[in-house]
Amino acid sequence: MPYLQEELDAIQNQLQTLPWAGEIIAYDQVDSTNDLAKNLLFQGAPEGTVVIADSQTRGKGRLGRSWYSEPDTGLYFSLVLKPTLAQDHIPNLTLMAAVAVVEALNQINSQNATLKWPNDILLNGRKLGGILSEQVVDGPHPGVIIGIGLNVSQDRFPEDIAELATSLLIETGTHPARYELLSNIIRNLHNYYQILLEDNVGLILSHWRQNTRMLGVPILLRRGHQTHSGIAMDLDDCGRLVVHLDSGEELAFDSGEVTLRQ
Ligand code: BT5
Repeated sequence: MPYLQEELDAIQNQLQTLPWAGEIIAYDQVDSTNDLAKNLLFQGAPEGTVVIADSQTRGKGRLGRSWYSEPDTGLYFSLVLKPTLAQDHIPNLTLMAAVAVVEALNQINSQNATLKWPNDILLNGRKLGGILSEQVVDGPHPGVIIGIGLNVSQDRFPEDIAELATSLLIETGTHPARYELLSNIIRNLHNYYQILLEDNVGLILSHWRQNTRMLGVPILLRRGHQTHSGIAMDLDDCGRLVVHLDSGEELAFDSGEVTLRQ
């Protein structure tokens, strides 16, 4: 069932104390909530505006990939931010959002959701959600759109992602209401965003580290046509993944696809 305005109004009221509790704008179906949020930013929407949809026809992942967004079962929303951060700290927004989401999940369900750099939310090793941050530098209002997709009550997935995707329902046999998740995630996003703006990136990184299982383990990192093999050591202050390569060299990567070598 599409989102009910009265339920969203209730969340908005609960969040009224937040300095940026902007409007939550709900749709039944959109192309992509990120694209809609970008349009709203262009038109001058205030920081904290949230666009949510029951389903997306062209939900986006990174690098032109698509995000499967069937109705009624997943949480798909985007947040408009206008951060005053140095350019090299912008990637930390993705990490901050990942922490906000994983902690909201684990607060509600005491689940063992974990993070995989840079933008994956995993449950029992499968992909439960993802984050797509897009920076807008041209146009009248620069900003960053944080898009969040989370699988809540799907009982199956299309064949091409069936092996890698999962939902709260599949993993736990139950699921919280999407409204409850939304409310908790927005609250966390607000808290961690303030922390980031106060230049306390260390606190975000320490929460990120507490919620991952990929540090200290052997990984493969694919980037373009190259694959690097090594041990994932840590994140640096710019949100890059520091890898101790098998060659002995240590490199900090700002993007890539990681698989764990077990
Ligand atoms: C992501 O990309 O993980 C970012 C996903 C962000 C989606 C949200 S929904 C609200 C907002 N509006 C948008 O248009 N997007 C954002 P990436 O790391 O590139 O992962 C994409 C890959 O995950 C795909 O190529 C598939 O293999 C897989 N995938 C697609 N749909 C999935 C799903 N529902 N659950 C799990 N995996 C999925």
